[in-house]
Formats: sequence, C-alpha cells, structure tokens
Amino acid sequence: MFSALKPLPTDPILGLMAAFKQDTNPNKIDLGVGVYKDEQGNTPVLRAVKKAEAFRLENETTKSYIGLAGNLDFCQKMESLLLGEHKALLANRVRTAQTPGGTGSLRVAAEFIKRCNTNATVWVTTPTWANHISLFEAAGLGVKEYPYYDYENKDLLFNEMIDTLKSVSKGDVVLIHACCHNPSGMDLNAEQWEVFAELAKDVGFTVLVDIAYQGFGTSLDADAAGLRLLADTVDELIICSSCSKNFGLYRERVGACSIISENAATADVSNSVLLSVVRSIYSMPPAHGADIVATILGSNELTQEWHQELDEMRGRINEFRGLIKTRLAEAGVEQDFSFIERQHGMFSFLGLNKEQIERLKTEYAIYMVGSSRVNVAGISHGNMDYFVNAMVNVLK
Ligand code: PLP
Ligand code: TYF
Repeated sequence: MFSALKPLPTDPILGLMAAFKQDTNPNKIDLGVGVYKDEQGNTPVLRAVKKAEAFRLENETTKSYIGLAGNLDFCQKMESLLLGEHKALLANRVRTAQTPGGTGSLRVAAEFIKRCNTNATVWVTTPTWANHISLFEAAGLGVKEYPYYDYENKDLLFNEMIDTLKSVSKGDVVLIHACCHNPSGMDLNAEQWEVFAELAKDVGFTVLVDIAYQGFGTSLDADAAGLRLLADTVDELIICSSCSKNFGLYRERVGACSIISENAATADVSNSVLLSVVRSIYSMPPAHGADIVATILGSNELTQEWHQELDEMRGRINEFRGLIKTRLAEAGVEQDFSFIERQHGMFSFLGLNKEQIERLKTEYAIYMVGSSRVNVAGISHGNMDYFVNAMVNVLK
C-alpha cells in the first residue's frame, strides 16, 4: 500500500536548519529557525534547568504512568504563570492539560474545537507560523486568514483586522499570538487588545491564544497582559502555551493546553472532553520536561535564577534589535530599519526580496526564512560587522 504515497515537501524552516549545518563557510550565520542563541551562537541548557534536572535524578521515585493531564503541579503552576491571580482561577473555571510542546497543545486544541463544532473555521493572522495552518487543516477544520501585518509600513493592519473579524461567525475560533508574533514580531498594544477583547465579546467568536514566547518580549507579566485582559472580558478561552523558548526546553516537548469555561461546572465538562482528546492521540505526555518546569516554579531560588536567565535572553535580543537598526543606518543603508526596535521577540521581516535573500545565502552564507524573517538572536557582536557589510552590499 505504501507505493501509492507521493513524497511531500519537508518543513522549510527545519530544512533551512539542515542546510545551514552542511554549509562549510566559516563566517556562516543562522538567522533561520526560532531558537534562542547566545553571543557564541549556542543554545545552552539554562542553569536553573540543569539544577532542577540534578534534583530530579536524585529524587524521582517512580516511572509509573503519569495520567492524561500529565503533571498536575506543573498544570497549576502554568495557570498562574499565564494568568497571574486571575478571577477565572479563583472561580475554578480553568482546566489545564500538560502537552507535548506548544505544537501538541495546538493539536489538542484543534481536536477540542472539532468536538465543540465540527464545522468550525479557525481564523489565523496573515502571515502566521506555517504550522498553524497545516495543523488545523490536518484536524479537519477550515482555516481562514485575517489581515495582520502591513509589510509596506511595517506595522499592524489593525483596522483591517477588526473589520474582517466583525464578520466572523459565533461558532468560529480566532487564533491570536499573545506576544512576539511569529513571524512579524508585531504585537498589539494595550488599547488594541481592549478593542479586540470587546469585539470577541460582542461578536461571540471563541479566541485561541497562542503563547509560545512569554518573557521574550517585555516581561513575563507584560507579555501575558493581552491574554489576561481577554480572560477578564470573555467567558470562554483556549490557551496554548509552550515552555520551549522561555525555559529553553525545546526538545523536551513541554507545553500546556488550558481551557477557561463559563463556570466551574462547565469547566469540568470541558476538562472531560479535553482529556478524552488527549487519550485518543497520545494517552499521556512525557514526564521529564514538565517536572523540570514544576521544580523551578516551586522553588524561590530556582525561579529567581530562571528570571535572571530569561532577562539575559530578552536583554540580548532587545540589545541587538537596537544595534541592527543603528549599525545599518551608520553604514549608510538608506532604508529605515527602525521598525525592528518597535517589534518584539526573536523575529522580524527584514523586507528583502527573493534575490537579496538568495544572495545573502549563496554569497555570504547568511541563512533566513524565504519571507526574509530573521531570528534576531542569531546576530552577535562577533558577526555583526559581517552581517552589516553583507546587508549593505545586497541593498545597494
Ligand atoms: N506557536 C508559535 C507561534 C511558535 O512559533 C511555535 C514554535 O516554536 C509554537 C507554537 C510551538 O512550539 P513548540 O511545539 O516547540 O513548543
Ligand atoms: O518558527 C520557528 O522558527 C519556531 C521553531 O516545524 C519551529 O517556531 C519551526 C518549525 C517547526 C517547529 C518549530
């Protein structure tokens, strides 16, 4: 039966990662995949994670099955990290399942949406993380896009976004990135979040908040402010979170799917469906990564150390957002790159065309996604001159 299969293209972002590895140019720069890198270009295991892992090795007492929702201590701590001391938590309206990464969470959410409404359409930003589209389609949901990023003015298309969302059906879902929008880095401001939240309430669509970069934009709390405002305003919400970036746990696959329901009783019903979905896909999540997160969040000392490390990562990203703008201007580049400083998280579009992107790759071994999305964390003091020089040449 396998002979009927046709080969399919691989993920272009992950493909870029492989191509970069094979490039022998000693000056090569990887601005592709969204993984944090330090000044040396490494993605180290966080110190707080190392300590929590050492603790776990000593203190783990069983490898018995963990249960459908995974580590319940982790789930509760994630709810607090996401929502703070929110009234929805006090009213016992939130239920969370630990999932295999943010992607696992999104897939669980997709199946959950399908159980709510088989005909639901999920609305995603133009552009969005490519996996969003394939993942919801794979779950049999319709996917439509709403205007989001203004490539020309390097800003939000906020009025167009709101106009489009006014006509979304009540049974549909609108996915919004909580912070550090992937791929544009362009986020809603506080006022815009308010308008969006009121619209969700008035129109009656359900919001799915994808929060994969909490702490990478402004701070842990500020990056969740839009999410919390939404939770203040609407009765129901789906939250897909990931610990891949902020805890640097990428390959351990740690995330969570949280459902906020109208009241404690409906939350129990939602939870039963959530867990039934989990059971039908992978039964239970892996234990290691979530245990590390729970250990860190359960210790004041480790939490403090993690906050410091997160501040370092965010600080480096923001420092280089400023430096890219300044250095390109100093080098005489005419185009205005000040938008990079107004955007958040690891990603921004440089606004280059296909030919310029190709030249950067073939002539300079500088790798970025075909949309000209760069991972700012790939730039360092060590490769900045080389990057600026290459940019000056391809922008001539
Ligand atoms: N959502 C967004 C917007 C992302 O950029 C990513 C990828 O890193 C994810 C979700 C999923 O992250 P992961 O499955 O690695 O936890
Ligand atoms: O957009 C990125 O680069 C990150 C990492 O299939 C990623 O979100 C990219 C592709 C993929 C999984 C993770």
